[in-house]
Amino acid sequence: MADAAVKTGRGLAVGLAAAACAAITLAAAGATRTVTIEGMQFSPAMLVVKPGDEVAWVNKDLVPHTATAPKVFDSGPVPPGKSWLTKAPGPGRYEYVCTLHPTMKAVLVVE
Ligand SMILES: [Cu+2]
Repeated sequence: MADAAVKTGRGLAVGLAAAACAAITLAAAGATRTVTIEGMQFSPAMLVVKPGDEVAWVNKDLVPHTATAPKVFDSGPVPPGKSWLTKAPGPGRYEYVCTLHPTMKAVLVVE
């Protein structure tokens, strides 16, 4: 009886270890990183990601915004309450703006 309990315990530990490995593999394949747009600002103002990551801009404001780095990426207008997802470009430092509110500026760094 005690033996069975020990075996069950080991089985669970092995299962958890396998799950942890799977999570690490997923992270290596590319994580989704989020920029929140709220109060007419991108947050964080500088986001550092890895190649292969996806970046989501989530618009929590009551007006549309864009995330636009000329010739690199352009979300087009993202309506209030919506988000836009794109794959990180190659390594570099990308300054981007909201074309609807050009004072809104932020930086995406891919390294
Ligand atoms: Cu805007």
